[in-house]
Amino acid sequence: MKTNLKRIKDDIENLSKFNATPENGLTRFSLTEEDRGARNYLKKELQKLDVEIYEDAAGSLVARRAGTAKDAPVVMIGSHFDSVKNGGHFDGPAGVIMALEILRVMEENDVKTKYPIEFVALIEEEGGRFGGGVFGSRSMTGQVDYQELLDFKDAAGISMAQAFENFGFDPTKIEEARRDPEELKAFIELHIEQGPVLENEAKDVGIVDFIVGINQIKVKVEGRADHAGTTPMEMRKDALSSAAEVISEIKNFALKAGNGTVATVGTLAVKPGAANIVPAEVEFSVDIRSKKLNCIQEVREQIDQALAAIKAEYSVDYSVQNMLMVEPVELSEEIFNIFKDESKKLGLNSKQMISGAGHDAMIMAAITDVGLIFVPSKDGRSHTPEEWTDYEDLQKGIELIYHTILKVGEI
Ligand code: HGY
Ligand code: MN
Ligand code: MN
Ligand code: MN
Repeated sequence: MKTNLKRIKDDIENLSKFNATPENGLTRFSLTEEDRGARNYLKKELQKLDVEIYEDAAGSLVARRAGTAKDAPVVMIGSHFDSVKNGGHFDGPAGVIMALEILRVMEENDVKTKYPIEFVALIEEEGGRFGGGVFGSRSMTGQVDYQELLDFKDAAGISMAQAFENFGFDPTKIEEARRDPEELKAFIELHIEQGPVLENEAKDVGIVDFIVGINQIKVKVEGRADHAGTTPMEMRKDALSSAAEVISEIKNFALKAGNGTVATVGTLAVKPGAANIVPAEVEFSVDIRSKKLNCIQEVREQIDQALAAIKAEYSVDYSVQNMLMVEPVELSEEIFNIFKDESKKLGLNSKQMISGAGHDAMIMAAITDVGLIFVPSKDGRSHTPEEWTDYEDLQKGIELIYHTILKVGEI
């Protein structure tokens, strides 16, 4: 069974055409014209195959290839097709085109599987437009309700519910995206590593056994706008200088928690945002990750204490909005072992890995057995225009998934 390297390359390059920032990496936010272009490309490719195509109530694209066993649970394969801002061409699409190429090869070789195979291109995994993220998979696991679509807004203040309507989806039906765990046999994802390990150790694939927990929050600090020239320092309620005291401490909270805990302040917005006005309001994100849930909780507690301290010291106010909370998760040992055996048979050298990046796989693990493999990232770079994976390396990962799902279909 041979996948087609040219098709793999063409798929990545064709998907990359649907990009809001061609001059600076790839930006494809959910429910935008770039999303529509990518979605339509995938539909066009899927329509060449004997599959049932539909979009679920969350807007993820699904294509189902019938199995021989009636009413058997599906083996779901895929990843997400949205991107971060000015990101790369492989983060997400590598796993989506894996699923597309496997469906093509199954059809070309008239492969019969007992279990139906489902291709999924999941929506809004990055949260690049609305925050939070892993939205398509959280909808499948019943973790999203209509209220979230009303609450989560993009930079222009458009709610997800409004964006759904503008795009042609009905936000009130979101809970219909929920999948019955009984109808799922496994969820198997291919993703780029987004780190340097596989390349440094000259390994073909990473087989993931564990994904870190993630807590993402949005913090708002509210002070008071004042004249920058006439307001004495001790009279100020400066939202930015007080928030900065918390932000500068966050790296130490992560270091103190240990166990590889990381914390990142990735966004910072200042209002009204003028050089001669004391900042009235600041909003910043904090992304906390650790393989130990208690370490995440420890960092959160320290952040809450630091916020209470600036409130007492500077009479500013603050609020914290929880955007995402996912606990650390072990992936299926059974699928892990099949990956290991199949990679040996294919002559691939593999490495057992923990994932510091979040993936839809960590969400789907709540309702089904999950497998996740990585393919090498050049120089370990990702979430940047320099993100790159050799097509030959991607092809090796796709072949491993193909042989693995045939085996998963036998258990
Ligand atoms: O944030 C992550 O780890 C993933 O890229 N969404
Ligand atoms: Mn990503
Ligand atoms: Mn990703
Ligand atoms: Mn290589």
